[in-house]
Amino acid sequence: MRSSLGAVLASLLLSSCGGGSTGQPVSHPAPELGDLVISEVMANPIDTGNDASREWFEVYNASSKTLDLGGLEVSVPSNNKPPFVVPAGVIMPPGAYFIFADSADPTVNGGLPRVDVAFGSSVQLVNASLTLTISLGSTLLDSVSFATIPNGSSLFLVALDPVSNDTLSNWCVSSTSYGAGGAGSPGAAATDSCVPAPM
Ligand SMILES: [Ca+2]
Ligand SMILES: [Ca+2]
Repeated sequence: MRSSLGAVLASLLLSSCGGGSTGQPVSHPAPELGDLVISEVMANPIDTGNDASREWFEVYNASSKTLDLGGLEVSVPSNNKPPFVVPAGVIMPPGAYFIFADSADPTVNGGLPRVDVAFGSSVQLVNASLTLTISLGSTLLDSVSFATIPNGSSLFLVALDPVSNDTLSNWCVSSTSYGAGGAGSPGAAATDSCVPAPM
């Protein structure tokens, strides 16, 4: 008798504190083709020698979903390195512009407003003939290529979808400075008028 009453009390206690949906981890879907767009690339920032620590690029969530970026692979094929893999727990709201940067340290990254993903030396944004890809498993989610990279300015995309960014005429050179790293709009929609990207 006592033990069954104890079981009832225990189940009441459980249901009143944490049973049901509260306290459960919320899971979010992984990105699918068309969800993520590489929207801005700063491969050649203003620097005092080696530009690597100030390199960054931006990814836009064009979907209406909150996405779990864990496992996303970032690669510059010409680096001849294994891809950088985004760690678990990076959750991206719809419409967000996320900053992927070499370094999360504002004293060396050129004054980025924040960093959502730090890729370190795994990814190097070369200053010419750059191809940058983001993939999940065997699915290539987006890829951009630039033969010529401006010095001290990012390239930003004017049509935010993963097909338009394959066309160079949809890319523009930033003109508004964000900090010591040069001109760009890291983490936000670009507002500069378009100076066409170099061929
Ligand atoms: Ca570079
Ligand atoms: Ca931007």
